[in-house]
Amino acid sequence: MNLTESLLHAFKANGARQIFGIPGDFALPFFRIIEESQILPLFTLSHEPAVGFAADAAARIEGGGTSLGVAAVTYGAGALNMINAVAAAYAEKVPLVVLSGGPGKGESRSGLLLHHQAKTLDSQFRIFEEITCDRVRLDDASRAPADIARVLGNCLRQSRPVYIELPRDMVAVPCAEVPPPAAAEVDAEALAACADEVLRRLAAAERPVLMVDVEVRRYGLEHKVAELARRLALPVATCFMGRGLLADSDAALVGTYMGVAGLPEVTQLVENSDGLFLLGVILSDTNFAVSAKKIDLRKSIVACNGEVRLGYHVYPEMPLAALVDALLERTGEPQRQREVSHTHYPHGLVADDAAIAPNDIATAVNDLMAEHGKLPIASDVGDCLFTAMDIEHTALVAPGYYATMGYGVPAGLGLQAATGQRPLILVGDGAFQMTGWELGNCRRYGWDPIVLLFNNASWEMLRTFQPESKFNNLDDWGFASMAAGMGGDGVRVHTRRQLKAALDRAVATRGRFQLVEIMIPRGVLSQTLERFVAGVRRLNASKP
Ligand code: S1T
Ligand code: MG
Repeated sequence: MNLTESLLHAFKANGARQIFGIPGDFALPFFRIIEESQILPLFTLSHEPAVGFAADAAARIEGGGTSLGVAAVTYGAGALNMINAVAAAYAEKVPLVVLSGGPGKGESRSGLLLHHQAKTLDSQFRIFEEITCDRVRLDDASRAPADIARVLGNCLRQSRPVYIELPRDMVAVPCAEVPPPAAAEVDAEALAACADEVLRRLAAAERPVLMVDVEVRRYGLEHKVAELARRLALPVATCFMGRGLLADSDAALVGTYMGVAGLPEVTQLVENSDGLFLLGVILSDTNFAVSAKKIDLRKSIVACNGEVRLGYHVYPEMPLAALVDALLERTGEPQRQREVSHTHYPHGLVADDAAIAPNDIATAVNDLMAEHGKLPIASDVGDCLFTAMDIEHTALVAPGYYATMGYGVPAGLGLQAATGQRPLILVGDGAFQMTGWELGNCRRYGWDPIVLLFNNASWEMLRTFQPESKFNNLDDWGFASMAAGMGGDGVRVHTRRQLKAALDRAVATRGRFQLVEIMIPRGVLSQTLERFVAGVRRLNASKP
């Protein structure tokens, strides 16, 4: 077996199901082995940011704790073109492998500057240091198996990206099999003490609430956490980032906490809790900055990033999976079930000749899913993501914290490649201008997403912060008319009647992507974004 094959087998053994990539001369040798070995399917796309976003989504949607996204690129122009996507994966705790080609030993001694070289030949390795949790250059086949096992083990344990550089003169060198990564070690006594203390806190609370976030999926704990919530009779809220979690479980999901931007009943439940249990959260501003009443994290139970904080003390090295298992071992059938009011999402679109507002899109999607079954959603940043908060709970991948545009379409493609499920993609016109063209890759892979393009000819979210700026006005691109040339079907809709008809047609058409370009008057926002803007303004006004 050669080094590339050994690496591919290790990816597969640790949860990778496919590789997304764009080759270059530093990567051609190992791309050939990927294609010829067929150890993992290879999907090439058109621009490296999309490669990173697709691999990110493939890792997120699988969850399961052993899912790995793999993004293969060439040295320099390829890998550095993907920095933003890898930074997003780092920020949002996604187990993503960056596999970059690199210069061979001989050429790095040539004394000449190499094409694709930025500053030094090590620059790329150093740049990735800031957005990965481990890195290796595979320039020694005898060390390679242990190095790969270490790097992949860190990728999965920390649920963060890692960087592997494969010099082009090493790809076919004989190499031993990669051993399985070492399992995380846990101090059993500390774990027992921690689990007992968490349960004591929750039992003593009058109004305990469980809030879940992305780590619950990253470590494949959704079903266990739903069972834990049931046994402890806890109402469950998700963070903004955690939207879509537990969607297929029987957990008592009350909705998504968004502080002043969220539904008042969810905000009050969370902010008035005397036993808030934050499980797998990212303590970010998009999750907690818009709290009406500041959540005192010192009075909460915070289990994330491999540790558990209770009040003023911390249990370090406490993997989330170990904690959840220990809590389940200590809980039996619930003594009581708490009645919780579930959020009611809008249904029953009035299919008339009125103009379309974002909330109509949420209503139309809820009607569509009620009739045809749930669709997993990939959403970009913009009002489309706020609109998603009014869509029934369903699997959702979106950069809710790092908030990079350009994620939606490539993530939808990655989602369909990874799961085989037809995704619904939500994307604004500004974000579509960035990576929407990746839809041109659907035909050769048989992908057929339904794409809802929120076209307000505007960077509308920015306009809500700075309405006086004219640069937020975008031109009206005829996106729908471009679909046919890319191998899909496109339609532009202006009224709610046309929207319903377009969705019915899209869901009935398989094998070709369906682009529904929804014209929304500038300034018409989703109710969630309206609440968000009003809430942020109130909070800012109340600051001294
Ligand atoms: N560039 C990238 C890659 N990501 C970003 N988040 C931004 C810039 C800043 C930014 C937003 S929201 C937004 C920009 C430019 C406008 C989005 O426009 P569109 O996709 O049409 O959606 P909508 O019209 O619903 O706003 C965030 C706040 O940083
Ligand atoms: Mg827009």
